[in-house]
Amino acid sequence: MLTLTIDGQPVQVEAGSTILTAAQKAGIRIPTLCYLEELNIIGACRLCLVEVEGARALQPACVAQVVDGMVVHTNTPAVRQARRLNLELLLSNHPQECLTCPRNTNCELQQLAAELGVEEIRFAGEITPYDTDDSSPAIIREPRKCVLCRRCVAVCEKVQGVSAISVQERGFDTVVAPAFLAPLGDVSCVNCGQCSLVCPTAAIHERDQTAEVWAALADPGKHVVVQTAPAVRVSIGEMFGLEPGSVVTGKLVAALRRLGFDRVFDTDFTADLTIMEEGSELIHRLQNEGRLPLITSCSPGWIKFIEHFYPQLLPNLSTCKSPQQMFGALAKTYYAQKAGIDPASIFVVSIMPCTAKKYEAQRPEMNSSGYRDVDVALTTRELGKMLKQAGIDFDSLPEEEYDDPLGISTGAGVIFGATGGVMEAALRTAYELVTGQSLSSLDFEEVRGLEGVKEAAVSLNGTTLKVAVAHGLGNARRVLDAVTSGEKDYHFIEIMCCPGGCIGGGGQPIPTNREIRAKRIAGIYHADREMPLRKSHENPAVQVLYREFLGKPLGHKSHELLHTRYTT
Ligand code: HC1
Repeated sequence: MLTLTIDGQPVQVEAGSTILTAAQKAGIRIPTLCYLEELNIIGACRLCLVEVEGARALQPACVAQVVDGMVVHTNTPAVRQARRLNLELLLSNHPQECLTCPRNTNCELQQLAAELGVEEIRFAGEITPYDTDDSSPAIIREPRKCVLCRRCVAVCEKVQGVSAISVQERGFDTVVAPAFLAPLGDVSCVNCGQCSLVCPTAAIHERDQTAEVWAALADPGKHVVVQTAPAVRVSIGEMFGLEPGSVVTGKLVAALRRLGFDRVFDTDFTADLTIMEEGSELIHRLQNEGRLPLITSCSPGWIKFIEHFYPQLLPNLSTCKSPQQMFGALAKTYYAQKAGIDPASIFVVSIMPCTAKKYEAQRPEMNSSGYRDVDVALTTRELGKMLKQAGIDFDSLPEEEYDDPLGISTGAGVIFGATGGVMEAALRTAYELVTGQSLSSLDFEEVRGLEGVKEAAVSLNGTTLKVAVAHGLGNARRVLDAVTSGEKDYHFIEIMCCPGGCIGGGGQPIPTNREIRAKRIAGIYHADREMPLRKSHENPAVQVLYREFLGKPLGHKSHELLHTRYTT
């Protein structure tokens, strides 16, 4: 162990620690902007400067390593002045548009300006020449607001293994963009939005579609239905000051009714349905020497990733549409018929933790109902904005129930929102359907948690089913490479695009970090335990749907409405 003194306080840390981590251990706050734990430690922004006795110049705390006996001062006049000057230089070419910026009140640059006492813009420099890139259906880039911290580049490369963006050009022309300054919509960006979660400003954010939803809600000719993704119920509360992981399902339903939606339904219903279809697909492939491993297909960023980077494995993908898209197709067919409503007048809105769901909703093949299956996918953040615009006091809302039939679900549908959840839901159903026996415990602990790749083996009537779970596309690469090389042979793989699964989706409240992801996951399993039914095949509304409309899993109608194809 090493001992140093920070602001007169002795601190002990392990060798190799930085001054920043030592200060954090001692509860001393040092401001940072470019720093991103474990991913982006480049000392570029110079806002974490500290004074080290004996050193010739101020040191960046995020990269400077602790030396035994070091004496550090984090709050001297020289430190305060240097940090403020560096921030003022960053602000000198930053557009002064805080009042109208999507990150207003939740911008790290704005918060730092307040914290460091910057009360005037002393240096008004030239603004970067690059225009806003709105070529992607999901992600908007505003280079003018970029502070070149490179966090987005680090996440895209090191976590997702995509590298759709990197640092281009030099000097004042430096910009974070796709190679050759190509539009984002034309490159291999998978729309996961992990960049938007770590961007300290609004240089990268989701496409705001709230105006389209307000317009639909105000249109008397439209019957507007909404579906809520599993992960939103454990995160939307954060937009209103609640603890991450607070389960606010009933308040979410009430809030959506207050906004004026005609019906409030649940994506968990079609998550249960997905298990019926995908579980049947797995059993069919196992019994008929079909292509294995079967790989889950509900995460649209993952789908775009495999289409770009592993097209040879597309036959391994389940042909199931995602629950979001199954919902849209059923809302404009089954529900329309049942409710006696012209499907042309039905407008389907999704509330998703995900930016890639916007991209998925507009994929050309997603119209098997005869109409666009899902009209608009909003992120959790966009919903939070709408609720604030409507003046809804979220925390004081009563708990309300979803509408039926598309609002009825089980705990298996809820756990889709956490990494390992689709696999666990599938195992609960596959085990009982194949063996005819009841599971003594529904909790498949081996597939839970934040480990990047998880494995399990489950005995089904004497056959051992080998499964794997990966979340984050860098981890997906590890699994796919192991399968391709023959090192691993699984029967079934769950892949979710975002770290932690959908609870860590790119459309979730900011901040989203490892600790917050863990709390949201705990919320998901809590919600599962509280559900009266926890297995998809026991969902009574799904059973009625098959009896009245679909016939059977993998039947003709299912194929028409609930399954899809992929693009190379
Ligand atoms: Fe997901 Fe899914 S779990 S993809 O993570 O399969 O976004 O929450 O809605 O469609 O159900 C997201 C979450 C979500 C779908 C489901």
